Amino acid sequence: MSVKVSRRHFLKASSIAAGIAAGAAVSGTCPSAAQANLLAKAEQPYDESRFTTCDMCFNRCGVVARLREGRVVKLDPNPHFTKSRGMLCARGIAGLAQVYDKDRLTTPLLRVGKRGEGKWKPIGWDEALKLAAERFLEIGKKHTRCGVMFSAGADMQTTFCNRLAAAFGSFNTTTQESLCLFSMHRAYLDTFGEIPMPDLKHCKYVLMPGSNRFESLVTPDSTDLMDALRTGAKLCVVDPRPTKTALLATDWLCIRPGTDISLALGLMRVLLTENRIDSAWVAEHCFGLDELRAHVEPFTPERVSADTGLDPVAVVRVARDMAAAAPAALVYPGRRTSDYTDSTQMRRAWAILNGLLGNFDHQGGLLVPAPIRLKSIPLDAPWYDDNPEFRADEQAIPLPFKEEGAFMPLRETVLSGKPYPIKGWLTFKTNPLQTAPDRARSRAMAESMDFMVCLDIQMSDTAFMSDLVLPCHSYLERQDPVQMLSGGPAGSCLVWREPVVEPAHNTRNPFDIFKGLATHMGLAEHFDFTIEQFRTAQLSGLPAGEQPTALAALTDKGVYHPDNQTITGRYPQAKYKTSSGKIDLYSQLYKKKGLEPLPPYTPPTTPSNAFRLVVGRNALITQTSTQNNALLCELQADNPLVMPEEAAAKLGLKNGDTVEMKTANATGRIVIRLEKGMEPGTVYMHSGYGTLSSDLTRVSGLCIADFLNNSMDAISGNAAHHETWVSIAKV
Ligand SMILES: Nc1nc2c(c(=O)[nH]1)N[C@H]1C(S)=C(S)[C@@H](COP(=O)(O)OP(=O)(O)OC[C@H]3O[C@@H](n4cnc5c(=O)[nH]c(N)nc54)[C@H](O)[C@@H]3O)O[C@H]1N2
Ligand SMILES: Nc1nc2c(c(=O)[nH]1)N[C@H]1C(S)=C(S)[C@@H](COP(=O)(O)OP(=O)(O)OC[C@H]3O[C@@H](n4cnc5c(=O)[nH]c(N)nc54)[C@H](O)[C@@H]3O)O[C@H]1N2
Ligand code: SF4
Ligand SMILES: [Mo]
Repeated sequence: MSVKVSRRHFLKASSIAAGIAAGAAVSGTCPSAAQANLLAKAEQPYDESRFTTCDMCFNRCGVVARLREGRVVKLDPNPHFTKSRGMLCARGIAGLAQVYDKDRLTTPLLRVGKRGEGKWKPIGWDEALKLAAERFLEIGKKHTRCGVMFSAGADMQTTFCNRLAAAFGSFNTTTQESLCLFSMHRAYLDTFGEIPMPDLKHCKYVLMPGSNRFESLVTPDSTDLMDALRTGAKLCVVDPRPTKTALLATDWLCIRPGTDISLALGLMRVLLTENRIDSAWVAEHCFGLDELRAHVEPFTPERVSADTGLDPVAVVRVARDMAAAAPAALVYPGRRTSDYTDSTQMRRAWAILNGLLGNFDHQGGLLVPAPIRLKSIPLDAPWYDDNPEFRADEQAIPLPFKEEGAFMPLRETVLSGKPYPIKGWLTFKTNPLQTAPDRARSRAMAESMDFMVCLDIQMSDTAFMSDLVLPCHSYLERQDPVQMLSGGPAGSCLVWREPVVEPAHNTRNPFDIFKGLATHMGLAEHFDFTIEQFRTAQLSGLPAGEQPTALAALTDKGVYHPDNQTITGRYPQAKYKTSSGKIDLYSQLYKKKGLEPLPPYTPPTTPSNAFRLVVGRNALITQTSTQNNALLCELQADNPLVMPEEAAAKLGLKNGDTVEMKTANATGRIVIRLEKGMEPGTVYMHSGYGTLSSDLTRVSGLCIADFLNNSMDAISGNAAHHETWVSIAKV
């Protein structure tokens, strides 16, 4: 993994130095002392370069870490990494500030004060792991093993957290996905039987509802979309806010929030009434066209305009433009789709439009590339006779996912004790105390726990509410198993992590923590391997001849990208894993479950003098992870309430005024920032900020999680982040 500075790299550094010197000569000045210093350093900028994988968000872009005297001094993109095409974003570069941060957790901490009071006692690792194991076993005895819940975030070791849960005997696992994209996954599985990848690189017309790809970076989509725009593709963004993506698009439909289903049905009506679909393809691949035709009939452009606030002419234009570009036209499926109580139906409406465009499995459309097959070390999980028969959230929602639970209904379980008590909670790299709507409810959930353990690198709010805080190695210090990453039209790749620097403080690799817990729980046999052995097992899923190539590429380039991957043409028989065996425009499954088989449009009931509070992204922030990052805080120190300019003027408000914002859950004073062109009934705040934790010393302001209502998608149980109305008064 270690790459000594190559001659090529040295030459490049020297030519940069020469460039600086040439610049100085052209401007006719001598290099200043600072420049001379820079020149001297540029000649020998780093002792060593090492490959790793970024962890500043879930994208896992390839990184080259530059070291001087054993410390990381710079992070650069790995040019071999196909998924992000040689890009490292601002947050990726600022990963540098994470490892040496003064606010990092340094040693295991046991709560000594009241829960959430912030009083801790440092304890040794053995004592900590033994205590956690004993307390969880006690809870298991008293309330069954399902009485301990395991929540993990997006991490290369989430698999080990789930393994511990399975060996321990709890079905109650969650990840951040039920606060994120369950509704999209549900909708696409129930329509196509697959969760497809959009081929933005070759697409000629992209309709992007409720996504912000030039601020909310998703690789390769963000870079592919930029490339596609450069080569003439059209992008139509549907968003109530003038996001950077909306402002760079060919067309921006500034929609009234919560009305997308009407727009989707209206666009389909234009395609069907003007006969702009490939009828032969749709007849062969799709189920329920007649029912769909009848369902969309009322959604004339004028009706859609009345529902959404959009120009009826634009509705017709967009439908025609899409049809002209089909099948290289798509509706972007979206990622954070946790918006409304009908988000699965909304995403299904968009998925059905994709079905009509005939783009599935076509270049420039929705792809289902063949995955790289990895294996695992099999787990022979013990069976516990007294366990309940089902996961605690399963009966609360009509279509739960088999593999993992939904956080919102599980929170209700913990609070009500029904269908059975959950009294223990382990969290790993996730911070639901700040990322789940209605923080008072999450706090009550934490307060009702008999024992709570948190694995983090900093004192997050979830750590702050725990009994035991276990400090982890950060990504630059970690060894990690292999992970497959989907790269859309470029195909998938494999990455892993080797430590770049020596671990700081008394921290541990999460794998060693899970293994230690398992050992103290009497479950050591289920973690009887090292990360190296786990990786060998993973790579044994590849054809024998390919394994050495993969190993060499991971070692020498930090990434393995197999040649000749099958990207399109995987559905030649038109056989789909759905209730009809075709693309389910009409869903028999939904009908059977008592759900609407075609997405119904329900107009929002807007209270008077209220704004809808929506969430979203900023290119300099990753949810709550980076809120205390020293470099990023300098660039985005505050969290104002963003308001539409005209609506503010009507209330006599100007930029920088302080207002009182009030929702059903909370009231608070906040500074406003005015935005031109924003939908007049919408307001926005960043996520993060306003921590309960007093150990994150750079964080201030209000936290949106306090203001958002307890609300979830009725089908998938995904948190519904946009079901909150806020009233605003001048202070
Ligand atoms: N910089 C940065 N990049 C990130 C992340 C990050 O934290 N920071 N997080 C990553 C993660 S985990 C995810 S899931 C993705 C999320 O990326 P996206 O899926 O793009 O999600 P958001 O950025 O939240 O954008 C949602 C948009 O929907 C708009 N919206 C609100 N209501 C409606 C509505 O009713 N209709 C329509 N059409 N639009 C509406 C909002 O104004 C907002 O701009 O980003 C990823 N990339
Ligand atoms: N208000 C609001 N809420 C949201 C969203 C929003 O846009 N606005 N977005 C939603 C979406 S799309 C998502 S995906 C979820 C994400 O929700 P979460 O999974 O809660 O994600 P983060 O807020 O990034 O929290 C990650 C935690 O991991 C910790 N961490 C970082 N690196 C490491 C590490 O190396 N090891 C360990 N052990 N811990 C580490 C961080 O300190 C932080 O406490 O939030 C959802 N909730
Ligand atoms: S998008 Fe940025 S933060 Fe996320 S993995 Fe890539 S470089 Fe890191
Ligand atoms: Mo997400």
